[in-house]
Amino acid sequence: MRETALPDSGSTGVSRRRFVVGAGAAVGAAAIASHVAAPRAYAAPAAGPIANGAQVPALVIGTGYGGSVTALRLAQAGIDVHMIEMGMAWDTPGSDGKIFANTTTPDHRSFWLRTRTKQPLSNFLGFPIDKNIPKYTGILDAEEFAGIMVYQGRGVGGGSLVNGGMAVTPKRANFAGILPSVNADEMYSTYYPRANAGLGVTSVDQRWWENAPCYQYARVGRKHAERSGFPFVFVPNVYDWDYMKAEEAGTVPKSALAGEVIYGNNAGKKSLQKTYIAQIKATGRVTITPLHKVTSVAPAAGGGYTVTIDEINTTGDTVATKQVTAARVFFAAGSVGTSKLLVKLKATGALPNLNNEVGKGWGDNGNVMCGRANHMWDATGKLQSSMPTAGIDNWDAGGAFAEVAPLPTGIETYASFYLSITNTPHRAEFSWNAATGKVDLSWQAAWKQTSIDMAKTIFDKINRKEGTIYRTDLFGTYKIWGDHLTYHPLGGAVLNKATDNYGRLHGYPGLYVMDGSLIPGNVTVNPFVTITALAERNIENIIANDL
Ligand code: FAE
Repeated sequence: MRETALPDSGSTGVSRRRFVVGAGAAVGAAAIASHVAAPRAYAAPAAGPIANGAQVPALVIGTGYGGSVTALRLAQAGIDVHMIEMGMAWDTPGSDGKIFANTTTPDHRSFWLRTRTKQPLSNFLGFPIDKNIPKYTGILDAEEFAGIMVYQGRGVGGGSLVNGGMAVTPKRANFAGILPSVNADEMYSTYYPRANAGLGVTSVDQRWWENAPCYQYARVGRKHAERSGFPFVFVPNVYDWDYMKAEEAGTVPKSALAGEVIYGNNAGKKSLQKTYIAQIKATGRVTITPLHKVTSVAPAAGGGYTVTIDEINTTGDTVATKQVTAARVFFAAGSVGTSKLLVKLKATGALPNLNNEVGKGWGDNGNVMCGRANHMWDATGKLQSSMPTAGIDNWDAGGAFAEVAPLPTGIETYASFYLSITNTPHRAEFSWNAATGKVDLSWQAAWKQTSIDMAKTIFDKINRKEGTIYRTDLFGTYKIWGDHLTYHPLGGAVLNKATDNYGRLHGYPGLYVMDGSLIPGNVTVNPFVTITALAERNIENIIANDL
């Protein structure tokens, strides 16, 4: 692969072309500054990547769900915002004319700084399917900790670039167990609806779904669930269903029906780029700087915080180090990114007054995967939409909610595939390892057995009823369970423990946590709607009281 031909949407790309500075920005800036930092004359930010030495009123680390909500609401309140993103802008097609690679043919764009793919399903028909690729700042990070591989999106849009779009609001009855200090009435009357509207969440047209060839796999999943007495529930998604129908009709380029998902969707999916970030751009008050990684935040001598940022190239090398001063810093680097930063900054003396809750309460949302081998008369279809539409709900009885997931291989596999979210009690802790200069995670691989046992309450029963068996060829040779990974990292800076009840970090006025690290390890369903709704709730309180 020729590196020179690759899209490099780095610091000279999107920001310079796309972002403008709104008039009157200094009003909001001055208002912020008077509370936290010594009053500064914030220069209106120039279009383009953040400059060394810049003084900014609000800096957001990360451009996923928490970061995008934060930046939009601050900008709408009249405040200039700088968003710093370690991944790429993902706005420029590669030599194949597409921005994102296909699920079945991963290339340099697919993985974050790896020389070999690390596909969640490592095998097919027993054969390993990983392959060598050029090292590149690709879209999916398979981040390895002892005992668990944590998959995360990298780029402007964070996890919204790579996820399955399943947009699930937890059952009201379960909410008190998820975030006990949060007023559930407010969440369900105000912030969940606001999040769902902002994300463009809609439900599939069930009449179309009943006959669509691309959802044959889901109909087989329903039949098997219901014959074993499990509720089969439709869940909303952020995919544009009219676009999917047009894909089926052959009138538009295929995306979900071409199996695109974990390495990005070239059309159809309403990632954050099409929702919150499009609104952010329309405010004219936000600068997004991709390929920049925050490495430190520490109190600045004159007030506010000094933020140290490495500018990287597309092979991950640091090409410049910048220091900027921000009156307020919003950590929205995702559960792992925010936790790693805070744990390091506390241990190394940059933010020593962070409390001892920092790094704690991390969980995997109980994720575990498996496949079932169906009979020949239960073909699941060689055309499978990459966007899941439904799940099997055995949460109350067995502690598992299983997403009926696609296996978009392009061939008939006679397999049903599932990602289960389980009610596991296990929580790990991040800690600073001075010897390696890295942050460790105390996750134990054996803990996944609890999740497997909960998932088996569904699939053992279905297998018995259908006379079928588990697939043993997807995660190795003769290995049933995908129990080495999570797609749903949560916790590490838990709300009302590491922070106050709205994400303000204890000990440091002007520092906030806004992402999935606020949620203690499990959200009973897929997480991004709750991350978005909680960020909406928290930023409203912060704008009203702190600014
Ligand atoms: P996130 O979206 O991860 O954003 C954090 C951002 O910060 C990223 O863009 C990072 O690159 C960036 N960053 C990190 N460290 C730094 C740093 N030091 N400096 C600058 N930038 C930094 O966080 N959830 C669902 O609800 N439904 C689904 O269907 C679903 N499917 C998924 C499928 C896959 C393959 C994966 C990986 C995840 C899936 N998820 C799904 C999970 C969901 O995407 C995830 O919970 C959210 O993206 C987390 O949102 P945050 O705002 O916490």
